[in-house]
Amino acid sequence: MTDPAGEKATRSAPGAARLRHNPLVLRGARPENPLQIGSPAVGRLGARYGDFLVRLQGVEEEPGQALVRAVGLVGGRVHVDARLDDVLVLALTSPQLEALRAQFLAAPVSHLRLAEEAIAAVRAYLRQDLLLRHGDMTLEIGRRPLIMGVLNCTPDSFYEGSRVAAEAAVNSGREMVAAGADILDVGGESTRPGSEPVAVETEIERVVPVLEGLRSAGVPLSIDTTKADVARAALAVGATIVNDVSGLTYDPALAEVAASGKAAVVLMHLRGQPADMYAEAEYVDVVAEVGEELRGAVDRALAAGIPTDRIVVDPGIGFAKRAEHSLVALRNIDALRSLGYPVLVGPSRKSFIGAVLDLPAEERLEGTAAAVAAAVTGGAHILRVHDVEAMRRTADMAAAIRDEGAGWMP
Ligand code: HH2
Repeated sequence: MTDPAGEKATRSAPGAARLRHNPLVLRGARPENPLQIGSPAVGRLGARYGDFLVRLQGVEEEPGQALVRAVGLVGGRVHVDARLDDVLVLALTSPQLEALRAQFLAAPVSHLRLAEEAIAAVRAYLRQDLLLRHGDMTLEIGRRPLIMGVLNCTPDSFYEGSRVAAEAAVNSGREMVAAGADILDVGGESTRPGSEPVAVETEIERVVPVLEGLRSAGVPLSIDTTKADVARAALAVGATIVNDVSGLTYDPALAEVAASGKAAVVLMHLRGQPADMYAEAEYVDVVAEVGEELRGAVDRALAAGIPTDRIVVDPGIGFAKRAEHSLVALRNIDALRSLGYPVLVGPSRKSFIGAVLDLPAEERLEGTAAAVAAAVTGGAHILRVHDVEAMRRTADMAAAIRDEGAGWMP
């Protein structure tokens, strides 16, 4: 079958950018897992019909009507979102999805495209064998979750226990590797709301000695920055991943630096600047909007020449999101798999945990463990955490329940 996304090999990610209808696979249909996206009717629909629920948006009237008819012909169901009339949720089994495409082979391209986007999203959602290239190396993004340890070389990060001076940071990094970290993420500027911006030179002075000291630590090094000059300095001393919380929106030169430095990029979702991001925390459907805006970030990366197998996406837990948005994003983290890229999640000790448990950052270890377990169960690939040993165990346990327990049939 021709892949609409131009996929070359099974181990490369699709060109999500060309999927115009933001196709998202929603949680597989299980009666005990009613969907929280859209109206309750969507959950009931999923419970009764189909293996997959695929949400398509921006569907024009004529192809939309044709799609509704064709889905009916192949035995599936369609739900029209009560709030957004250009949103359709298809409930289909895999064979029905293939039959749907066959229905449209002789139809106008606009009709066929809808079926092909749905198929591309399902394929991406199910993919188990992604690779992440970074520098001249490759990380296997398989079933075992990867742990990214957070090393904040800052005096003002929100979690006091993560603020370490340069000399201590190298030791902490090595301890994290011994405790099971697969990646170390080194940052020299706090992104907490209201934090002071840091000058480029200061940020470089904070991170470069730490990266140099960790060069021989045996794991990939990531630089947590939004600035091209900091990324360039970090790549020069051994970092191979650029973790940009702005999703390539703050510094127009950053994508080029990452592309020419052969770095992998983590594209995180946020809106606005750290100081005002809660003003932008308004969503009709946080899962769909984060998915769509991440597709925009992927477009920016691809346009700068960053290849598909060097891209990671991240919903940005706590960034321009109130607690309820972070909870919904985490509960539905699987939907982001539809984009076809490794999914990273950073819930560690964040304020949405404080909002639920009414506890300060120092006492959010168990809340973090619950969030990590939920993310792994939903199929997240990389967990960015402060407490490496505890979250290594939590993630491995959650993955075992997810994978070893999956064969059971009632
Ligand atoms: N969260 C923080 C910083 N960087 N990067 C990604 N990709 N995803 C995240 O969720 C994320 C991130 C905030 O946490 P922390 O670094 O501990 O805090 P601070 O910014 O105050 O240093």
